[in-house]
Amino acid sequence: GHKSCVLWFTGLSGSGKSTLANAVDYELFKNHYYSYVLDGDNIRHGLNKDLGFQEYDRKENIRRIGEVAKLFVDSGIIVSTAFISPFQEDRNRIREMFAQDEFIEIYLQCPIQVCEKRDPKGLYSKARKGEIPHFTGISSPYEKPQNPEIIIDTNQLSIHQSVQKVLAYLKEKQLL
Ligand code: GGZ
Repeated sequence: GHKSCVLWFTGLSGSGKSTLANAVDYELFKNHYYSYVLDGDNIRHGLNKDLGFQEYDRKENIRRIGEVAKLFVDSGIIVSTAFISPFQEDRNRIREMFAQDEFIEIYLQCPIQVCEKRDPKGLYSKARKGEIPHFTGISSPYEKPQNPEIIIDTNQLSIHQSVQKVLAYLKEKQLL
């Protein structure tokens, strides 16, 4: 068996949160661990459909995701969350809901210029033109994690290397 935990990915739009969370999840699955990914596709389109991107909405989005993550951890599943989660205060509040080794904050460090160049959905381009208000990194803040358990520079590491870095941490902490 394994100890369940939350892998809390945080970073700008386009920093690779969903990609990496899903890649880690797939490795865990292949190794017969029970795991699940919470991301925009299953949360913002469902449970949090009523929320937008103003400060209150983002805080409420993150609060609810923390509560859902807690349920997964209680059920024994390794849950990965892939949301910008821009505010330190909100991330800290969620950290406090868990035992010390259960909450793993993973900062996907990547220069905004690089995220903006990737722009897979064309959102940065629209945000620059003023077509998307409160866009993180442009017209809404992103507070860098002060003390993340793991920092991944997605501009320097491949997806494979990034996955290995997360798994190595989990093994080192005897979570796997
Ligand atoms: C940031 C936005 C915005 C604004 C829509 N600001 O790259 P994506 O598309 O797929 O991921 C982004 C996602 C951010 O939602 P989160 O739930 O992760 O944000 S938060 O944790 O701050 O609540 C982006 C898209 O939604 N998107 N409008 N204004 N990202």
